Amino acid sequence: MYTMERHLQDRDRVGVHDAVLLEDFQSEDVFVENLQKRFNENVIYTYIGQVLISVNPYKEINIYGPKDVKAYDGKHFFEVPPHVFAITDTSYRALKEEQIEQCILISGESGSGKTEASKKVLQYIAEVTDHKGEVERVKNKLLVSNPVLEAFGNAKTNRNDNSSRFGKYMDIQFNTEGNPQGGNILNYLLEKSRVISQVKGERNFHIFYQLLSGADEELLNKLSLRKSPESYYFLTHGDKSNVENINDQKNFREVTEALSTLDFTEKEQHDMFSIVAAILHLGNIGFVEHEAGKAKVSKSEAVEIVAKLMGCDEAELREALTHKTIETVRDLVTSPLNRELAVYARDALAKAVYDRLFSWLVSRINDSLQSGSKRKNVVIGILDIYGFEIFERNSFEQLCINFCNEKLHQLFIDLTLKSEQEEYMKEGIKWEKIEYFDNSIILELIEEKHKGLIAYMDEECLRPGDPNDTTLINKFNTYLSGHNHYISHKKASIKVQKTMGRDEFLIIHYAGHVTYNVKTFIEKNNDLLFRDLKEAMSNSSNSILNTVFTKSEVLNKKRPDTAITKFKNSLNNLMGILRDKEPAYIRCIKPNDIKKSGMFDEDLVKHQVRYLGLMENLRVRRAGFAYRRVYEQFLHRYKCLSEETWPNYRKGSAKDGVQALVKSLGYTDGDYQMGKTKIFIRHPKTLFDTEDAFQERKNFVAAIIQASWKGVV
Ligand code: AOV
Ligand code: MG
Repeated sequence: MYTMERHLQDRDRVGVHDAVLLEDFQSEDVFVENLQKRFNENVIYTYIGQVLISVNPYKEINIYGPKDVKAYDGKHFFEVPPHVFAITDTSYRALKEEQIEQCILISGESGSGKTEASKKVLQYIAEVTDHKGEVERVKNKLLVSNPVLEAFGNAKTNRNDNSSRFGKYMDIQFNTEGNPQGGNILNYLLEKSRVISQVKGERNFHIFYQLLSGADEELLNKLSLRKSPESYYFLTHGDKSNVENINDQKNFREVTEALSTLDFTEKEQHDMFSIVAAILHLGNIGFVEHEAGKAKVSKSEAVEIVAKLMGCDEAELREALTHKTIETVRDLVTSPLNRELAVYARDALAKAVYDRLFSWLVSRINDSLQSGSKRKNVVIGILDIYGFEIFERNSFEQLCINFCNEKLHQLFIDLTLKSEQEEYMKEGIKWEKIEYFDNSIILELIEEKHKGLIAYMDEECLRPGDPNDTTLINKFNTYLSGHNHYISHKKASIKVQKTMGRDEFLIIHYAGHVTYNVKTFIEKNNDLLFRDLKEAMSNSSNSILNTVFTKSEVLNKKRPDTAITKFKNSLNNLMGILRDKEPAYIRCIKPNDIKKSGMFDEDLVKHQVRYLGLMENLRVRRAGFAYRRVYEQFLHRYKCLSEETWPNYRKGSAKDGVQALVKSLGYTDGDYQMGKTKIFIRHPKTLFDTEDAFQERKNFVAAIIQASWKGVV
């Protein structure tokens, strides 16, 4: 028989499903030990209140099948074990029943399982909604947009074989009956530098390898491609073209099928793959200097192919790759490029073309996802965006990514604390305020108008003369050294100074200390593509290129915004979108650095727990009331524990029933408070005892029923 003792043993084995139930909630060791216990039993999900923690199992676990979907469909959060389906179901119910817009924010470091979690969210929604006609068609499109975006936006890195190299926010639009009727995707900062180079062990974006191994002879011939990745300079840097767990050929098929499902025409597909192939050939164009300071293309054949594939005039492209035209007050002045600058121009073209192709792809997918119906819709947004990055060498990209994480962390603090506080107020409950680290001071350092790091960087980029990385770091050090979260080489302690170069600065982020190297900051922030190349692209007969490079851009005299300012603006826009919605959080954790199942590296997990702010989250949750339940739910679940409420309470409202129930359970006044619609329980142990009693009762009743079936009773 299932005894109390057995129940407690189970708890010893799999730990508690919600960290608020931990007796010692201040201890990081206890918190991590609980995660580990569960992980060892293949239980990868744990809550902190409403926040879901997910530990990547690095192996298939059988918990996402139709049976599991059914187990969560329409169930209350606390009736079922923690799961990404439970989070999704809660958001979906609130959307459907109360028409409140939702967002599911997924965070965690590279390889922790964000993208997989986002796919499970979509899978769950697809399965619990209607399977008819237009709804099914829309859902299918939403689902197949993933392989396409992953082909173009993901790559094998040393941390993750399928690492998303862009940020993604996806809205699923629902009609008032709660069925998907469309969608919209926003993309953030693609890591375009990967197009021209990769570090050892990594690859370029998947699509290049997919095309080479998946295209048939006819397509390869049309694109003048050879099958071997080693033939292309842009694919050789990482020294890694085959990856054990990736089947490029099969994935290519999946991508082309998905493109058809998303209504891409044959011509559009042809134009897309022509661009992908053109980039590969572009990398093979070399330059020599016959005359000092004047670069000349060394391999004519490659230019010829690129021009053909891009639909450009060959002579114009050749000129554009080796010359630079500047507009002066009176006219246009063209000057030759030296070899180094020509290589720079070639690489800038490859990056710009790929980046714009990607954005075009997203907007084209959005066209296909647009709902035909004019009826009002409400949305659930899913954010799958890069986690905090601390590498050995951190550059401009890491600064952008970590800035983004600071913004999201601020939103997390704001929304979790604010909503907690609001709920207490709404329910008329007294609670004590708790202190937490407010990261707005770091955001101030980065983005304050005229005085923040971004402002100084932009100022330096736009300054006439010769702005370079040295003048930039000098400027940073002069103006930002006074800030508590900025450490210059000079200001650093002797110990830190030893590991820091003069071209480096350190930011104390909420998640840790990160040293950034300013080398290439100016170049990446300016993100220049010479006018000549823009013009050549805008003259292209390729329908995509002449859409993404416009004539007006060439003629526009105003300097475009810098890369980081564009990113800042898009992030602020995103924050606005998220703030308007009710958030749900999934915090992903990576158990080890070597993608291995069954291995739990305690130190690595602790580090993530710290920077995801999970202990703070838990403290806040515990500072007030660890548990709250709507009266009806509480009564329904536990009414069997008191004669007064069993089988039904008829003397008054659900609130009165709960009052009678907790009195008979021996709750003291300090244990709980009665709000307007919910009971608030201060210590988890109180609820835990009640839940234990409930389990015991349930098992007892089950045993009796079973016995009666067998005719024993
Ligand atoms: P990420 O999105 O967080 O990294 P992914 O979602 O791509 O990480 O997960 C990395 C790999 O971990 C996947 O390819 C799976 O092999 C495995 N994995 C993750 N979640 C699960 C799960 N629930 N069950 C089984 N395996 C899983 V990055 O995009 O790199 O930040 O940039
Ligand atoms: Mg990802």
